[in-house]
Amino acid sequence: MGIRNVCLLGHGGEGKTSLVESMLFLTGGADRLGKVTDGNTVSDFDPEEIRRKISLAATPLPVEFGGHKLNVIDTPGYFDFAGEVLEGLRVADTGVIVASAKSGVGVGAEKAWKYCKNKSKMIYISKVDEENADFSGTFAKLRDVFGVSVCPVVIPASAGDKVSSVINIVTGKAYTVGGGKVSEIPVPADMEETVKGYLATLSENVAETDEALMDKFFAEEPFTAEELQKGIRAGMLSGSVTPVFCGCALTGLGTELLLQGIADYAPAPDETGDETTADGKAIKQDPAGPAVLLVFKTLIDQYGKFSFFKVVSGTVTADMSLQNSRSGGTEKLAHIFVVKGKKNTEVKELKCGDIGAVSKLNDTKTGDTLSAPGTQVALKGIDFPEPCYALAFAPKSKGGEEKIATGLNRMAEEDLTFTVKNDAETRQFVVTGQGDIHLDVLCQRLKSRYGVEVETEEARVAYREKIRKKVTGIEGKHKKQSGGHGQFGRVIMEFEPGETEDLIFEEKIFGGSVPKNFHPAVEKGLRDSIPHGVLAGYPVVFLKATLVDGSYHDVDSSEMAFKLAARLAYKAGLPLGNPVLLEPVGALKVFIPDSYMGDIIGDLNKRRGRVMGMNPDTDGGQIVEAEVPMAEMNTYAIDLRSMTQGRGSFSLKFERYEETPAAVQQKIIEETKRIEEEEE
Ligand SMILES: Nc1nc2c(ncn2[C@@H]2O[C@H](COP(=O)(O)OP(=O)(O)O)[C@@H](O)[C@H]2O)c(=O)[nH]1
Ligand SMILES: [Mg+2]
Repeated sequence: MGIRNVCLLGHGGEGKTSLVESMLFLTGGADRLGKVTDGNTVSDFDPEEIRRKISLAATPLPVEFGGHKLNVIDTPGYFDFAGEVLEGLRVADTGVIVASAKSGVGVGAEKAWKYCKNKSKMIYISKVDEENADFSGTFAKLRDVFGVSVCPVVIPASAGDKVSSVINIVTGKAYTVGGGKVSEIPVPADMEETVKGYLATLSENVAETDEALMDKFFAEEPFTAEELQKGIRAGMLSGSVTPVFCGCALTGLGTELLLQGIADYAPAPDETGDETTADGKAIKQDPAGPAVLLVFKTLIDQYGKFSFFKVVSGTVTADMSLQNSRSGGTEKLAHIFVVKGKKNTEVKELKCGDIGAVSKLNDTKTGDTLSAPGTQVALKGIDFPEPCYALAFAPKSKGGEEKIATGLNRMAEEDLTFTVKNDAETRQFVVTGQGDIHLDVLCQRLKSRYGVEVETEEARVAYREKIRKKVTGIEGKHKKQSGGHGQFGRVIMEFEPGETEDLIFEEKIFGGSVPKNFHPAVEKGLRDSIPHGVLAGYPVVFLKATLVDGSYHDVDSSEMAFKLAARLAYKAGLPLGNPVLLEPVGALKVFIPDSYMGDIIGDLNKRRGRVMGMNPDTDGGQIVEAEVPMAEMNTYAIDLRSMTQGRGSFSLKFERYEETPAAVQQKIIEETKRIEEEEE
């Protein structure tokens, strides 16, 4: 039995989930053909997937075909869930890019192609049945965009105005499908010329894979089906051939030829060379070697935690104890499973190259390697996209904070593409993920799984305040001396811009007007004050304070009195020091194709950004570097996506604080007041 690990990827809605459903149904792996629109497919079984009618997770599904085990990994097309695609691709040897005959080659296909850079690739043109489907146009476009490795293997044929059969260019045979059964039919007479044309294209690609074939090609001798097959197989492995298949997932037309193609042409796991370790070393995918597995996905359901893994070396058996190279701990694999959607089948062992899952591991995360004790293997993990879109989460009703935190912590085991931060300064619980849909899914799951309803709002910006002018002779006097034990403390202060972000406190007291033992109290009074600036209540930075004079009372002076005196001086002095609001400014890098340059720069100007440079990227695009106020970047993840149809990406890192322009400052002060009143 051969194993093939393939990952379906491409734009959302192109038909990946329907395709794998059709594969399962056709091979007897599902007893009915589910539909995405009916919410009953094997792959999209999660309640949130059913509700939204889109895939949200990488779902490996075993398809048994012709004595082979094809592990087909369905992935989400929506960009917010790119992390799932990377999980699936990490353990797949072949990427099957799904692009529909209707919408042609969109950004989803482009991205998929990039993701599969160093992998064997196949393309499946879906929805050939649709009214305005254009197979030949889509094929030509694919070859145009992705280059000449793209070559035809299965094409559609019509009877009347309906696509009713598919033709395998390699064998020259045509097939139709009815009631889930595939039958061979004669090639329609009007298709013969078309087939010839496509065969010529395919032969050219195949000729490139072998010298003997090249000679034959130049002698204008036709290739046998076996030669074509051998050539496609070799070309897929080397990358010179990207065979194109097609079909209709709703009827199953073309599905069998795709399965046959995967079995015949896609490389087996041990044919793709060595696996790489985290530190760049090669390790053999050796069936006879010590057991090594890579955890590429974690799923938590009502039965507990499942860690999905690929066996990279040796055989993994139930009851085995393996060592986690990250934690050093030992994990017992009590039960191992083959998982098909929500159905688990317990198995005794999984062989090298195969994919399965293990339940209830103690301390193993996605990306970890488990291996036979003493072998200490750490495979390369998964490079997840950085979180880039933040919202504050708050419970709709009081007391839900803890539930939100626990729920998100639990979900973070499944999903490594979001982070959470309880921001004491802005008093918000901030969740940063991949986009609005991603965060919305998290909210929905908090409700359905953890019973807490969430309200989201914009993440607030942590502003700062500072003074720009030196002020002298500022008095702060605390005096309460009416009857009994009084309180007295008086200071004269100078405030000026300081060199360091943290407060600098000095004293220049002559003649003991404020005794030494009270100086720390004066400093303490100032330190207690600076978290609340005088403009809008934001922390004050770059402040230097000097105690120059004051007076005290033998009996009534106390540390408390001097603390309060310092605070009064602070309150009196800072408004006179020409205070200004500082805002965080980030260093931004935007990665875009050339054609979007004008829009991106124009947009950055609107966001008060300063463009620092533009440089060509290694993969043909451009990198725009800019400095932008963080306050203007809240929705950038979404805006950039819509400006570039999802082709652009960015990174943003806090750089420093800068003075805000007066008009902006006024708005912030008003907005802060509004929030404070609301919270009271
Ligand atoms: N006409 C037609 N519709 C299809 C085909 N494959 C999928 N669809 C429909 O396209 C929509 C998206 O399909 P889905 O499998 O969820 O796409 P995915 O996002 O790539 O997984 C659904 O409404 C499907 O019923 C096909 O071959 N022909
Ligand atoms: Mg899907």
